[in-house]
Amino acid sequence: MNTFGQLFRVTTFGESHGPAIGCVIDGCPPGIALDPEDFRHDLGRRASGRTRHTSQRHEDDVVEILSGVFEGMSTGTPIALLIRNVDARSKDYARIAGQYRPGHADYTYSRKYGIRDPRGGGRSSARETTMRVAAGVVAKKWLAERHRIVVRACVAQIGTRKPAQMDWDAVERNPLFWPDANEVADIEAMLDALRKSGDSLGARIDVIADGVPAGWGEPVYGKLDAELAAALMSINAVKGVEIGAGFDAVAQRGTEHRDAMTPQGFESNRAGGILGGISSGQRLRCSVAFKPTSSLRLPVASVDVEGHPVEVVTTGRHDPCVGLRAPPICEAMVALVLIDQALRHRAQCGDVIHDIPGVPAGKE
Ligand code: EPS
Repeated sequence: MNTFGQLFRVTTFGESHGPAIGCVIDGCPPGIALDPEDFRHDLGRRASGRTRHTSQRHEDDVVEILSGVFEGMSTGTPIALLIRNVDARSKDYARIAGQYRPGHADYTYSRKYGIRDPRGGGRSSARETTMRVAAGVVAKKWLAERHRIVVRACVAQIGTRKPAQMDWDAVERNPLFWPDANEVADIEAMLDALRKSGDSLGARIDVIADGVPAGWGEPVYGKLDAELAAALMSINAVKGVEIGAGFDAVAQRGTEHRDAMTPQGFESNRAGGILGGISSGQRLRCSVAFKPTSSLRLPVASVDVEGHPVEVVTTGRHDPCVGLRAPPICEAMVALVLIDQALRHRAQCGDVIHDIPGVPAGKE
């Protein structure tokens, strides 16, 4: 399945070392101003090779808009976006083409399809996430223009290291999306040591959406939190998703977990902005666990495609902490869920009129 969403439907295609990657967005509302330049910022935030801490593959990530836009406006017809791959180095994969990298999708793709494109991980490469971010740009624009919704993400943990403070203003001022400006140099030193060691680390990404109105989400099987979890879990290397208090809820008492309500607003947000699968009007809060990347130059036992034991050593260009490039991808997936749920809400409940008073968002 390469298609995501019900009314705002995104289909991505392409492999890491194929001629191009792309997506088709079907069901996009008409009247959104769209220009290839709109994609540059978020694609640049996600791209590899922008710092020494990510893979040194340098892709331009220039978007061509092939359809669905006339005189700078979306027309409501399918929007096709294309990005050409310009810096693939397939020879890096010649030696491991017949081997399975432990922790990678090599083995399972082979078992499923009986054939696989080993160049750069083929379809299982992080390269695919480029088109999620491109589609997310369109979703973010509509959400901001129609509903003043802002989706943001940061790196909230690398390995065991957590920031001493959560300053959202600091996040976009450093290439590590780290929320404590005072610690960036320290984190960079940690990443330098990691890269030299040849090993990798996992990361936690926090994603928030502000301005989501109360009422979005389709119980029972289209719950907003269920769709967010599925969307975030579909990103390469993700091993866990939490909404609000997440797994901390296990150890909390009901008296502690519930978010008290007053006419002035909610007094806390352990629910993460979702009650009964429907947005409450509070800040939406998700947290995403990225595993440490598996393409390592440090040797590991594995088997080759004929079942013989081998020692795998992965050379070439790889991310020592793939989570470092994940904030824009997480933002995009949250934005894609939100626009789809917004359109579904409009379709079913667009003419519902009531005078039930809202509770202000209150504490985050
Ligand atoms: C990746 C390895 C590199 C990265 C790639 C993810 O690719 P290659 O081995 O082909 O040089 O550059 O990510 C991207 C190109 C991208 O745009 O995200 C890996 O090992 O995960």
